[in-house]
Amino acid sequence: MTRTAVVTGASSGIGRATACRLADEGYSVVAAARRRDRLEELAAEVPGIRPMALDVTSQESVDELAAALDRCDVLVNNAGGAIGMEPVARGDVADWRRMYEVNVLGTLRVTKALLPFLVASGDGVLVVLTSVAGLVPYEEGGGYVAAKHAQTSMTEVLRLELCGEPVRVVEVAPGMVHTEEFSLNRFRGDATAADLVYQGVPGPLTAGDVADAVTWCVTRPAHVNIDRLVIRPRAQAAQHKIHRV
Ligand code: 8X3
Repeated sequence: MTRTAVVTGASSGIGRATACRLADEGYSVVAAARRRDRLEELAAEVPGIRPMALDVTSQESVDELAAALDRCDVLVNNAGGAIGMEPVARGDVADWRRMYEVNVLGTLRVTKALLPFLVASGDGVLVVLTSVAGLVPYEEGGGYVAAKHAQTSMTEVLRLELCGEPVRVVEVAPGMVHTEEFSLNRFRGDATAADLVYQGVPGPLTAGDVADAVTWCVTRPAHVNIDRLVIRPRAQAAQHKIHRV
């Protein structure tokens, strides 16, 4: 029986790359995201990928995803992102709420909806794409750091609660990854500011690097749970320690 993987936020970046890698590994992949046109293109390019419109901030949309599935062996909760780089003192409540909605409550909604499939599979794998921002705070990252800490904590709690069930709970926490949209969204479309983040960094991670790590975690034997995989570029020894040339 072909195993099915659902990847959220699959229209670009890490989600898209992960959908492709899992399809390469022989999974039947449901690529879910808001931008269905992008998913249609992806599905036309890569055999084994099925597009599915999904807004993780909408319960109705998540319910539709669940209703369209007949099985799910792997769930990659990837949808997320950062908005803004203001200090906490100037934090925008709407931005913080949006980040909490997508990163935290989005993960909660999709996890709740698909968990019965993961249990029924007998070897379910739940992956949560967090961030090093969920482990180490940094200035001007307040809303994102807070949301990612919440997501990290909920992943740890879930692993405790599912102990004894046939479901692995895996957290993948990337550091600096240069994707087409993450930084651009964070800086509200300011491409110059977005690019400065990576300026002079020899080899930030690519979406493919992270997809590779996710795929490695997912394809370990059923008894092996990779609790947390932290992945950074060689040039980023810590959140504040980045080598630039
Ligand atoms: C993105 C990594 O360092 O910008 O999740 O928070 S960082």
